[in-house]
Amino acid sequence: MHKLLIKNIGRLQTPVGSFSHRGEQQGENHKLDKAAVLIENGVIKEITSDGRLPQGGEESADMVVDAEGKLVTPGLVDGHTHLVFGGYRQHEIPLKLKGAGYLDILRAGGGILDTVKKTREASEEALYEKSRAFLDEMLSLGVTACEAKSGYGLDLATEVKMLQVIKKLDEQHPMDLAATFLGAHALPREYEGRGDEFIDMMCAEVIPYVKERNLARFCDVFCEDSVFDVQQSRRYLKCAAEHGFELKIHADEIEDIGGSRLAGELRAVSAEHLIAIGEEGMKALTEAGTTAVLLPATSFYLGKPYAPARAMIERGIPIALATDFNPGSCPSLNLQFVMNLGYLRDRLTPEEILTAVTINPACAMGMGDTIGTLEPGKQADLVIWDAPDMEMLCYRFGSNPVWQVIKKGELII
Ligand code: IZC
Ligand code: ZN
Repeated sequence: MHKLLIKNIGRLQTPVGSFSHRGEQQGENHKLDKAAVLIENGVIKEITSDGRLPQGGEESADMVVDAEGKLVTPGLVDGHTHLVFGGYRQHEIPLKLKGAGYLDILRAGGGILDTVKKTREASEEALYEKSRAFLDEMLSLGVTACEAKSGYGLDLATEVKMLQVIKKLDEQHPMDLAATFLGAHALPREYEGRGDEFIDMMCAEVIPYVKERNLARFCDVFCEDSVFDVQQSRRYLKCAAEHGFELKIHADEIEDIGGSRLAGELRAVSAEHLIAIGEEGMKALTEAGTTAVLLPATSFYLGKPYAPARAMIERGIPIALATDFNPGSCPSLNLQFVMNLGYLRDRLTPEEILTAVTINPACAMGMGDTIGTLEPGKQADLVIWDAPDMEMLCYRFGSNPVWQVIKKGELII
């Protein structure tokens, strides 16, 4: 039996419970001062506070980490990434600076379609190596689990190639990954003007194939003006649900065309983006218990407004904050920066933010029973921060205050 003791924790802060937290619960964190954590075989065995040590004290542990009075939180969870992609899109910046919008670039055959071309050309090995390096960087920033979407193939072979990369990374990298099949991310050139036929093909061929091989638990669609309309999104997601997928939806990123109402109607696990959500969309999410995954670094990068986070909390919608890491609208995988924006732009409190980057995304990834909080019985994923409290983490930006990262009870950073 391997026992690791972390002692001398100045403050241990964590949400509690394995469910998604909404309304006032979003801001409820346990704060234990002078705490210690005993980890046995990768699982949290006991947490103590006020200077007491867990049973057996220091002698019974194989290894002792002195946290030197610092802050400890659960490992961060990034609930929305486009982790696997070919190429980059830095050539779009001059176009953007001249006034081209995100959808203008996509309509002109660039944007997502540019990444599709490069992802189709890339080998599985090259995509694996590139994504593995991203995961290493995420770990160094305190992220211990993430969601990863396909969606730069838009054909059977490339979607499967991407999902196989995600599956291998989940097996071979310390990061825990939740795979999302995003077959309806854009209309590929070969289907130009034939959106309904593309959805037919996805439903007949790709959705059943991906499910049979168990390559993804979730299915997602980009429901947006000039991408997939509500009817197409509904047909695709209903087909996915019939095949046993849980649903996610890119909704109201640029325009409110009814994506969040559809998320509510289909009882999606999560609706993501929501910059342009209206009152009816919020009502639908509240009633369905759908988690709102907000991506403020995308608002920052596109120069767009921020999703109405406070109104969502008031309406009892559980909130997660994620990066949206992708080569176009958010080429950053830094969830700490997202926490800064959650504080200053979304106006969430540090407690609400911690919930939004731990248990709420964990639940939206189907992992709420094992990760997302620090409690006995949960997997020992935690970060020791070179900071005294969450306020400091949300206030400082641009440097990396990670001191140590512990993943499944192993010191890895
Ligand atoms: O590559 O542009 N919004 N999909 C929907 C994205 C952003 C990713 C991209
Ligand atoms: Zn996205």
